[in-house]
Amino acid sequence: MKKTLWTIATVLIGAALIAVVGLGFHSQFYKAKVGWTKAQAAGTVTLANGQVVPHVVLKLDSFPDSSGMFNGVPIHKGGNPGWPAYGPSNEYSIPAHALVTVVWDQRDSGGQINNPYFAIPHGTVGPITLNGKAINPSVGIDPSNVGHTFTVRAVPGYNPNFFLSVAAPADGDNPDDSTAPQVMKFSFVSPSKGLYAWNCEFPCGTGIGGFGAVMGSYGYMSGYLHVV
Ligand SMILES: [Cu+2]
Repeated sequence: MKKTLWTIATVLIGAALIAVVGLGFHSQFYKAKVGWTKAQAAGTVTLANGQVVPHVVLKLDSFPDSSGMFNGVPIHKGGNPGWPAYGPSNEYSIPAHALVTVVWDQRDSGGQINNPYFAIPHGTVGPITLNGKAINPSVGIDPSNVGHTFTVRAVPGYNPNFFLSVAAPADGDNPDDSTAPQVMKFSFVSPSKGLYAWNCEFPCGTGIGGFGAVMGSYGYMSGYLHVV
C-alpha cells in the first residue's frame, strides 16, 4: 500500500512539473498589445485571368528599435532595445482568394543579404513600386542593401505550394524615425484559408550567420498570417 501511494505521488509530482514547464513556455509566446492587423477592404479588382475578387490593403511597418513607440503603442511590448522589429503587431489577417496590396514602411538599416534569391520578389502579381517608382519584379532590389524581407509560407503540412517573399531596402536615414521610410508596395493573390507563418530572411541578428538573437526570438522578425 505504501509503495502504491509513493508511486502515485511520484506520478503526480512529475505531472505537476510538466505542467509548470508547459506554462512557462506558453507565457513566452509573444502577443502584440494591439492584436492582429487586419487588411482594409478596397473594393473589387479583376485579375489577369478575368476573375473578379475582393481587393484589400495590408499595412506593414518595420523599425530599427523594438523598444520604441508607434502611434502611441509599443512597437514590441517589452522589446529588447537595439533589436529591430515588425510592429505594433506581428500577426496579420487577410481574406482568402483576394488581391492583397501590401504597403510596407521600412525604417531599419541593413546590408548585404546572404542569398540574392531573397532580394528578388517571389509570388507577387502586378506592379511593384519602391517610394512610388516602379521596380522590375524579376530583378527586385539591390542585394547589397537589404533591410528586411517579408517571407510567407504555410505552417507545416498545409498548402506547401504557397510562397511569397519580398525584400525592402535598408533605410539610409536610420535610426532617425522621423524621416521618410522606404515604402515598398506590392500585391499578391491570397491563398486558401489557413494559418501561414511569415519571417524575415535577412539575417539581422547575431551568432551563426546572423540568425541568432532577434532572428530566433518569436515576434520580432516572425509572426503569423491568418488567412480567414
Ligand atoms: Cu529582418
